[in-house]
Order: sequence, then C-alpha cells, then structure tokens
Amino acid sequence: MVQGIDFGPDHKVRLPARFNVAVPFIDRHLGEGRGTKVAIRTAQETVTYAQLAERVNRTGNALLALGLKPRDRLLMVVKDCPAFFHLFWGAIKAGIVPVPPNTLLRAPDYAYMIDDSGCGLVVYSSEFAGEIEPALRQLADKAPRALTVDSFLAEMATAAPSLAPHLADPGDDCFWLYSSGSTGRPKGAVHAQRDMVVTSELYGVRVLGVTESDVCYSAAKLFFAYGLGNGMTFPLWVGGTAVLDERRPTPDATFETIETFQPTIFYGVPTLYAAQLAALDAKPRRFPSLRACVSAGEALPADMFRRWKDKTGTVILDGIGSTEALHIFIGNRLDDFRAGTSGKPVPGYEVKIVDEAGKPVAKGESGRLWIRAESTAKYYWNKPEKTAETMVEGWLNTGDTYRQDEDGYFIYEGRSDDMLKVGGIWCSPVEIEGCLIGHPAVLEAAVVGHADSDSLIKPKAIVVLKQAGEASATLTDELMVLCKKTLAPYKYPRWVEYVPELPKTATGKIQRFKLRA
Ligand code: 3UK
Repeated sequence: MVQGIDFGPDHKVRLPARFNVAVPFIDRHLGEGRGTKVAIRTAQETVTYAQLAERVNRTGNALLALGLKPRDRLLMVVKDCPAFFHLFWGAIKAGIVPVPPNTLLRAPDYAYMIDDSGCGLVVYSSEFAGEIEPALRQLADKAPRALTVDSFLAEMATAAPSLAPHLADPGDDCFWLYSSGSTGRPKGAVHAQRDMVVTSELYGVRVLGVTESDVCYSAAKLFFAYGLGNGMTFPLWVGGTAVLDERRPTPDATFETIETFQPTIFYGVPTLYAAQLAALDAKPRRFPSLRACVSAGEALPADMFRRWKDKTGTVILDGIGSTEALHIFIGNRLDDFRAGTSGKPVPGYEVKIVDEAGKPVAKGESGRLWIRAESTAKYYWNKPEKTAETMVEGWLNTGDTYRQDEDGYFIYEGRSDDMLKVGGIWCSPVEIEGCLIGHPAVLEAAVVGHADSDSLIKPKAIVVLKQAGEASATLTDELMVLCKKTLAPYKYPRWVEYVPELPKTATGKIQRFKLRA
C-alpha cells in the first residue's frame, strides 16, 4: 500500500488531510525505484516513470505560464497518446482541473463544453482541428486560448522540470468528465482528488488484482471513465505499464496491438468483442499473454462470453460502471463470475435495488439501482437540478433497472430512461430524432434501441414522412448519411422504418417504449 494512504476494513480510504493525487500516481514511483521502468508504451515511443514525472512537471509549469491558475479548467481533446497523461497529471499537480471530453463529438458539442466549463485553455490533437476550430470560431470573443498538442509540446519543452504539488483536500474538485443525458446538454460530473485512488484500489487491485507486472491495454479510449481507469490510473497506481493505441479500435488494430505489446489485461466493450469474434471465425488466434479480459459500457450477452472463452481460452469479466461512479461498481471476478450477469458489488460499494417509492425490493425482484461509494462525483457543474435528482444523501441514482439472481449475481434489465448505449457510448434518442427531422421529407421521428445479430443494441429510427409515398431505399440511405455527418458517427440509425403515425401520450410525448418491440 502507498505510504500515507490506507483503506480500513470497511474499504473506506484514509488520506492525508492535505495532498495532491499526482504524487501517489506519478512521483511516488521514483522514490520506489521505478524511474527506469516503462510507464507507457505506444507504437511510436516508450516513456519511463522518470520521463513521465519530469514531463508532468514541465506540463504543469507550462500551463501556469500560459496563465492558468489553480481551479481553472483545461479542456483537453486529446487522442490516446503520452501527451494525454502529461496534460491530465500536469494540470492536477498544478491544481488545474483537466476535463477530457469524448473525442468523437462534433463542433456544436465542443462549443457547448468550452462555454459551459468556462475553461481557460483548450488543448487538442490536430486530428480534431476540424471540429474544435469551428467550435472556437462559433464562440467568437468568448473563446478561450487554444493550442494543438504539438504546439503545447513546444511550450512544455522549455518549461522548468520541477514543480511543487499544489496541496488540496481529498474532497476538493480534481477533474471532470462530461456525461450525456436523454434530453438537455451533457453534464460535467465533477470528481474529487480521492476518487481515482478509490477506483484503482477497490476495483483495480481488489477485484482485478492488478500488480506492477501487469501490462494494461484498453481499447476503450482514455476520455471514457472506463478507459481512464483501465489504461491510465490502474497501471499508474501499481507501477505497471500502460499500452496506448491512438487508432480506431478495429479487430485488426486491436489484435496487432495485443500481439506486439503482449498485454496481460485487455479491456473492451461488447461491440468490439462482437467484431473481434467475427474476425476470429475467419482467422483463429489465441492471446497467451492475457490473464484477463474486461467488458463494460453495456451488457455483455452470455453467448458472447461463451464464444470468446471457446475461441481464446480467456474469460471476459463483465462489470457495470458509470462516469458518475468513475469506474466499475458491480463486477465479475476471475474466481467468481457468471455469464450474462454484471457480477457482484465491488468491495466498498454499497448497492440497493429499490421500487418507485425508494423502498428496497425483495431479493429477486427488479427495481432501480442506487449505489453509494467514495468515488462518486460530487455534483454536476452548473446543473443543480440534475445534481439533486441523481445524487441524494450520498447515494447515486444509476438510472438502471436491475435484479439479483438466487446466488446474488446482478442482472441488468435495461435503463429507466430512453437512453441507448451504442458501442458502450451514450446516445440520446432525442438528439438523433432532432437530426432526422432536419431532413425535408421527414415530419416526425422516434429512435429506439434494437438488437442486432449479436444481441447488441443499436439505434433504429421510426419515421413519419410528410408524404408517405416518398419512402424508398434511397431516402433511407440519405437519412443515415445525414446522421453520420451531423452527429458523432456511431449515433446513426442502423435501420429505418416508415410508419403513418407515432404513438404519443395525451400531452404529445412520444411513447418510445411502445416502439421498442
Ligand atoms: C450502462 C452497463 C449493462 C449503464 C463506464 C465502466 O459505461 C460507463 O459509463 P457511462 O457513464 O455509462 C453508464 C451506464 O452505462 N452500462 C455500463 N456498463 C454496463 N449496462 N452492463 C454493463 N456492464 O446504463 C450505466 O448506468 O458512459 C463503464 C467503467 C466506467 C464507466 N464510466
């Protein structure tokens, strides 16, 4: 265990009254003799713990020199590469609050986040200039200063190599992650200094058993709370190695990365495992370096668990986590798992399944899942009503419906709202409907989840046309292209069905549940 930090028998963390979380995650490794150990490996470069610590310091100094002050926000739209680590931890060490959003979004989403966060600086990988630069132009004189990662690296190279940590309380604001809802704009979930310590120890170490000899490779990107833990905080917490790959996680790219870097733990989402399974049908492979595979983001169908085990010999540990909880709070373990379930609560995470009145249901009955733990977000930035709805007396409303089987495994039964998970990433039906209505032939649209051949949910559009006779395969293509171009590409509807009218409530609200068949 880390000096000055320990966990009680109740799994509650004890931290120094004043500290900075960059010290145990980054600087500690130098004192523990890991200076020459590899912290990050990519196809382009290798970064040791000593190099990482120095670059984190230079980054913190460069951010301060650019005029940022403690508590200011840094919006970092950065691909999976070492600079993500440098910016994230450099900011934290200097007391600045990093905010890494989804890198697949569009200019209007970024314009909103830049404005909502009131960030003092935007740093972005040049690959995302096509969305970030229009967002900045749209904000005109409200736009903060912005730099590409490459120009930031030039600032960093000339900044001083040592930096005293900005001391904070374990409960002080540390970093934010944006999360989307079914209506309204994304919400910035504000996480405290202690939260990464809690997830890394309780899930990383106590459930996955991550150690210094592990090499962690997350196909889920670092901007996702799931990827942030998998591919950054877990290996850094134990002094292990992170493998980063900036490419889109296709079966070919992920197999190549596994074969080149020989990770011991692989983290994916069900949509990727489905594509990998299809590729393994065509060309079988085994992955002898892997001691565990992990899945989260959406439920992993039991059949995929079995097929993966048959083909690769490894189990996939499904677990449910959220941006607000920071990482997995109910999960399967290597010595205790059941296919088709999310597993059992992670130590230190209290969970309850309640009815509409908030009363716990009898074991085996379904209800809404609430959790309580020390890693949950403190509040949503600028959204007091959403905060009050979701975070109640220390409990977090997950928005999910669950039941427990006779042996205590938790079974996912769907969302309590209309939100969809597509490839593990949030997708709001309302947003896709808004895009479809932008097409001149469309009168109304409803979007619901529909299972594909792997039993994974993808968006399906049910459309009412202004003139019913216009329905055609060409129009369907046009609607798909419109959504792919306007929205983050994973949000486009994979099927379009034309109907004469939509089911609605007396107040005119679309009854999506009636369309979900
Ligand atoms: C759904 C799951 C069934 C569920 C996440 C691991 O997904 C993550 O965070 P998000 O905020 O979404 C949270 C919501 O996604 N979900 C996630 N995992 C599962 N549903 N089975 C699962 N295994 O609706 C949950 O409320 O994007 C996952 C770690 C950190 C994360 N942020």
